[in-house]
Amino acid sequence: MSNLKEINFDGIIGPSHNYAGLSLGNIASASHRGETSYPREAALQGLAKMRGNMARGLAQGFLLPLPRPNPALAQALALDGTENPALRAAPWSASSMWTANAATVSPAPDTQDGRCHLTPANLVTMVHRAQEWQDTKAQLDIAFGDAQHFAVHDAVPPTFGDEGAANHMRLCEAHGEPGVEVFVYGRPGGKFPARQHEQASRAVARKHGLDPARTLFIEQNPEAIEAGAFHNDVVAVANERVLFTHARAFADPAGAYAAMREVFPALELVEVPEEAVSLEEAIRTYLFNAQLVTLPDSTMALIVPSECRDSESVWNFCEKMMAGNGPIRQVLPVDVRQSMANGGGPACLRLRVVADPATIDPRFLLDEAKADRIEAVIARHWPESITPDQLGTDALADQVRAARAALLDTLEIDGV
Ligand code: SUG
Repeated sequence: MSNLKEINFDGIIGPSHNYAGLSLGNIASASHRGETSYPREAALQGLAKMRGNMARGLAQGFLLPLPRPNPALAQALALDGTENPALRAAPWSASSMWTANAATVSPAPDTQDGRCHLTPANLVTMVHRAQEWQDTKAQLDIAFGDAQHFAVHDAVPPTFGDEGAANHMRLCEAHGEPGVEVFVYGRPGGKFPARQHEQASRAVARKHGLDPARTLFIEQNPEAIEAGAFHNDVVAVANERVLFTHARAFADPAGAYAAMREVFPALELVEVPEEAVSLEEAIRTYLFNAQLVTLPDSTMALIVPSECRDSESVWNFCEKMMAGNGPIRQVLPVDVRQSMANGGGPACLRLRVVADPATIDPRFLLDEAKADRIEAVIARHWPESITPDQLGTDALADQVRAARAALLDTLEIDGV
């Protein structure tokens, strides 16, 4: 167990990255609908974030863009050019870049059979995301194909919506130690969809063989969903002993903290009050959609979107926090603006897996040399820009397919 470490698997941002405004309840997605996207810049921003984390001494992996446009979805929707343009965009979505929604991961120390369990998220609430899981699973089956150390499940069946690790947190003394897993679900009925269903979370916990005494199910604050926190990771993030959360993240915050403390007394709570940063500003800047990481020197850093530095209230809070003596010692802004404009911050772009890197297919692990090769493929093949009227055209389809093929080729990965 001693080689267990946290590895962040970022989604390489795909060549069809576009702004179609497909996600109801995701304010950034809705407000950038119809704009020109810049896939090459987007993918380079994502890769720069990965390189930054490697330079900080963190282990880095990646997942590949899924095959787009997806002919099966186009056919299933009988797309013939007469449909609503929003529907036309669905088979082109590059939304698998947000790998926090790829799966829920329970590391080996938490599970009954001592293997790391992964369940791909069914993402049934949104049509452009519901097409992801089988292709995501194909990658997980390869990357985590070592059946002695991993179990990759099928997704939870509909209609119970599951959005994966974005609604899942883990509290532990250290990543390789047994943890308490916290599932956060939304109650339906508000003006925006509650994408994570309680029964989906409970099914995932049972599949993974989690100890019921060390597993919590907590309701998200309906006000947070209404304000645009379509996933809990927009308003809270945990790492080891620390929970960094907005005061309005949970339906019953005091009850939620008490439940966590009961099973995990070492909890260090960093709660941001409404007076310091409003819920709206937290959602606009994605302060909590941050990577809260433990650096090699054992201190914690918060990797936030650069939008946080541009916000007076958010940056004031961050500066005070760094000057104090809490557990989060550094706040490091990164530029992922292309992804942010679709509602995806640094935390959305990564899936955390605690495992021994030696048990993972090395083709999915990143080092500088491989990052150079990936960067060269992106620079050469990713479209510079995409306007909405290009979606559905053969010319763009050819370019997007060729770009992905070139990436798979350089990484020597097939069967995905
Ligand atoms: O599911 N955006 C994604 C953003 C996912 C963010 N992930 C986490 N919070 N973990 C979503 O809403 C936008 C697609 C579009 O509008 O074209 C989109 O799917």
